[in-house]
Amino acid sequence: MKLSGRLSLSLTAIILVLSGCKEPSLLKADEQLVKIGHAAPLTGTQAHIGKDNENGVRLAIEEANSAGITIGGKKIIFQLLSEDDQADPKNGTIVAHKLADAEINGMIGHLNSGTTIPASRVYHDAGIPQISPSATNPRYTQQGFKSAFRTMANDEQQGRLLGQFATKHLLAKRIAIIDDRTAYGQGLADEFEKSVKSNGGIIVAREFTTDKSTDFRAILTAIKGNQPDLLFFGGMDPQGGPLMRQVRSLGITAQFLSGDGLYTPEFIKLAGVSSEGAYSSLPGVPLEKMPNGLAFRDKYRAKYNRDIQLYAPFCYDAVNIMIEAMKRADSVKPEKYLPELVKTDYSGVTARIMFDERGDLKAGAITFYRVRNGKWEVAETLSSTPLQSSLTETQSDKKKPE
Ligand code: ABU
Repeated sequence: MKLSGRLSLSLTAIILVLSGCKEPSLLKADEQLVKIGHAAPLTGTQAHIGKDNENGVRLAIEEANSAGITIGGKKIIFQLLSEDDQADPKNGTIVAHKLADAEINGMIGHLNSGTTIPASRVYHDAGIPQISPSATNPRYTQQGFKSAFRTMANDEQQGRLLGQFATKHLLAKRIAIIDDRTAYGQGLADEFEKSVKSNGGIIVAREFTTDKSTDFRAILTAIKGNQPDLLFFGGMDPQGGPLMRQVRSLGITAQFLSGDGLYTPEFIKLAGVSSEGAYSSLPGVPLEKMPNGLAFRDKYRAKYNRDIQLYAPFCYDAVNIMIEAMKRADSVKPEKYLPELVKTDYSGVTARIMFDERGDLKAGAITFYRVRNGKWEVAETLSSTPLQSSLTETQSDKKKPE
């Protein structure tokens, strides 16, 4: 038993060293281990997005380790502790307790609103700062937790602009909505519906499915009878892809619009040629418009031999924001660097990031993309503040091309 115990301990040490981190007992006197937690679905139908998040976090951590950062007089060795929450709210809480017990210094995640919201109480109670790179349901930052931040515009902002985009840009009047009943999908669909109505659109159908479903023909057949000119989906690509296929195979010619959960290469793969002309939004400006966006894309490609799936840039920014706050505080202790995190003003890969009093982005753009020739391309970028005037300007610009 003793031998196998020793063997497993040294194996752990080897794994940590090989992954660029040192097991605590191998640290020199002038080195300090800083644990960065991460959680996302790493298995299941959203694993491609979860691994993309993990890749973004790992890239930032490895760069920080290569840079040789000194905080509080010690050379910092950052260690990634990544957990699979399976996009399941219950697992999200279990994973959060596990990471809190491991005494992480900060948390990046979770990916889904449905896991991020319940897990945020665990991190808050343990005094651990948390930055979600992708959870967009407004409730996450409306619970009064000083520990909660995000690097992406929330769904009040996104839903409002989606509604304006549908009615004012795509000129849709009769709109049908489907959501997946998750915190994200339903929340975004609710915000979209409010915005459509306030912009003069008519909701002709509101249906729902689940985040496990792949056959949508019954609800689509009902929707077809209402003759919508636009169909909105609140959900992620594992459902969005098959849904889009079935929309077209049932002969529904309505325009198709969704939120950030569909802006992936995987959606195009799943939907095939049916994806042509589909629209989705994604908070932030296009990567190519950001000063370091293309450099990040190239680094990511070189390291992982694949393209960014979706939220990796937001994860990369989240880690760097956390490290910058530690540097300014000259401390890796959560209670010491949290006040610096609040004061963040950071020009990242995705945006210039500043937080409001709730931990949401102070301002941000939302970009709309459209599938053309099997690729997502930029259709329009709108500022989320002030909402109405930004769209009005865009429309009036269109009417007066001079
Ligand atoms: N922002 C969409 C995907 C993550 C979420 O559930 O909010």
